[in-house]
Amino acid sequence: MVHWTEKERSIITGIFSHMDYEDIGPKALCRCLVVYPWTQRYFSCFGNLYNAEAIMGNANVAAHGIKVLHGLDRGVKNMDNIAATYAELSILHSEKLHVDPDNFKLLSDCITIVVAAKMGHAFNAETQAAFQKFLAVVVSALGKQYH
Ligand code: ZNH
Repeated sequence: MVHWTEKERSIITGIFSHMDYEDIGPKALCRCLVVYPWTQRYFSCFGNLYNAEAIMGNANVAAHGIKVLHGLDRGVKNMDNIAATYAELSILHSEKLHVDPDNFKLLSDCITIVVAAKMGHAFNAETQAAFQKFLAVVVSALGKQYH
């Protein structure tokens, strides 16, 4: 089981208690689709993803970005049981959506970058370490039900 220090717990709950989901979620998913264009293949039903401008202005992308970011809330609430918490979502991504699990890490890096840009100097090394540790544990949990 993953061990969390009190400091890590307070950093992570602190970030999510101030999270601007409507801003960070769309920006993070847009970045993922622009920087790693092969991730667009899962969103063909979302309409125009022709270029960065189109992706940024795509309401379906924005809505899904918010949904995915809120998907992290259940991990924050269940930090001592993250693998079980994401078992069902892992099965969904594997068996139904067929999302290559390598992409989870790519999106999590985009979330880190957008959160860092928003927090500025407050996103210090200790904060980055705790936040990336949390995302790495979620990413690992999301990949667990792949065979
Ligand atoms: Zn995912 C869906 C989360 C990543 C793709 N997702 C989803 C959902 C959620 C999530 C919550 C919803 C579900 C239901 O409805 O039930 N994701 C998530 C998370 C993550 C992710 C948390 C990490 C971090 N995804 C991802 C990626 C991708 C995806 C990377 C690709 C690339 N998802 C997806 C899809 C879907 C989802 C496609 C479906 C959509 C629709 O249908 O609308």
